[in-house]
Amino acid sequence: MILGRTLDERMLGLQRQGRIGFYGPATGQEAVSLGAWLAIAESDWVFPGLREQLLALARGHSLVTYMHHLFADDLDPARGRQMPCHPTAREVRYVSMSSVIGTQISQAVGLAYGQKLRHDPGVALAFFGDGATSANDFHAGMNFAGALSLPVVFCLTNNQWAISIPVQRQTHVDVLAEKANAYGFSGVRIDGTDVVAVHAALKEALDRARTGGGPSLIEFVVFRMTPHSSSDDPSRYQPADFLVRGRARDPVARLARLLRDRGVLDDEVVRTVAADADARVRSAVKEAEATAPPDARSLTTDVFLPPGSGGG
Ligand SMILES: Cc1ncc(C[n+]2csc(CCOP(=O)(O)OP(=O)(O)O)c2C)c(N)n1
Ligand SMILES: [Mg+2]
Repeated sequence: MILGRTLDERMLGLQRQGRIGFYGPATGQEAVSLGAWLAIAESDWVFPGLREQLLALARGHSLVTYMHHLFADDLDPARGRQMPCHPTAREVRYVSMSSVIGTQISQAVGLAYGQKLRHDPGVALAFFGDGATSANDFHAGMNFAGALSLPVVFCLTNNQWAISIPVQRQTHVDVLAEKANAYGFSGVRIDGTDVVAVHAALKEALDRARTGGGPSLIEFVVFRMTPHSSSDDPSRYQPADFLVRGRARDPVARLARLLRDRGVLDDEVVRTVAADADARVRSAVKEAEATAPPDARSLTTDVFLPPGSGGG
C-alpha cells in the first residue's frame, strides 16, 4: 500500500513536469486491491477498472515494466499504443485496462462463461466504479451472470464520484449493492478502506463462485483522495469537507493502526518500507527514462500480418 502511495505522489509530480503524459492515482482505494490480492487464487482473472494497478504489482507484475508503460517507451508491453496508465499484465492474468467505462464487466462475464464451460476453477473478478453502474455493460453483465450462474465477482468500488458527478446523481438507490437483488444474487456493501473487511467479503464471494454458487456483487465504499486523474481539478466541484472525511478513513493509516495494536509494526518497519518503496520507484523511473521511445516503424508490429505471410 505504501508502494502504491509512493507511486501516486511521484507519478502525479512527473506528469506536472511533463515527463509522463497522464496518470490515474488510486490513493484512498489501496485496501481494495490489497484485500483482493490476499483473497484471490493464481487461476483467477482480474478485469480492472481505473485504479487496480496495485493488484497487478502485488500479483507479481514488474514495477519496472509498469514504469516502461507509464513512459510509453520501447519496453512498454503495449509499445505506446495504449493510453498511459492503462497497464496490461498478461503474465499475472490482469487484463488490459479499458478507458471505455464498463466494457470490462461484460468481458469478465464472458470469460466466466468460458471457465464454466471448461470446468476451469478460475474465477473472473470485474472491478469498476460507481459511475460504471450507469453503463449498459453493467446491466447486461449482471443479468447474464445471474441467469447462467457464472463464476464472477463484481467488485464495485464506490469512491463516491464519477469525475465530477457525485454518486447521488448516478442513481436513485442509496445502496448500490442492492442492485444485485434484481439479478437474483447476493449484493453486500462493505467498508472498502478496511483490508480485513475487503478480504473477508471477497473470500466468501470467491468460495461461492468456485463451488458453483454463482456471482456476487460487493460494493466497496471508499474515498477518492486525489483528483480523478492528472487532468482534473476537484476544487471546482468537490465540497471541502470531502477530503477531511476521506483522511479520517485513510486505508493505509487504518491498517498501520491495526498492525501497531497487534505489535507487528513499529516506526522502524514503516521507515524501512517507505525507503524501499521510494528507492524502487526512483530506480524504475531512471530505467524507463533511459529507454528509447518505440520505433515509429513498430506501429503496425503485432497488429497486421506482414504482407504475403499468408496467415488466416
Ligand atoms: C463509456 C464512457 N463514458 C464516459 C467516459 C469518460 N469517463 C472517464 S472516467 C469516467 C468516470 C468513471 O467513474 P467511476 O466509474 O465511478 O470510476 P472512478 O473514476 O471513480 O474510479 C468517465 C465518465 C468513458 N471513459 N467511457
Ligand atoms: Mg467513482
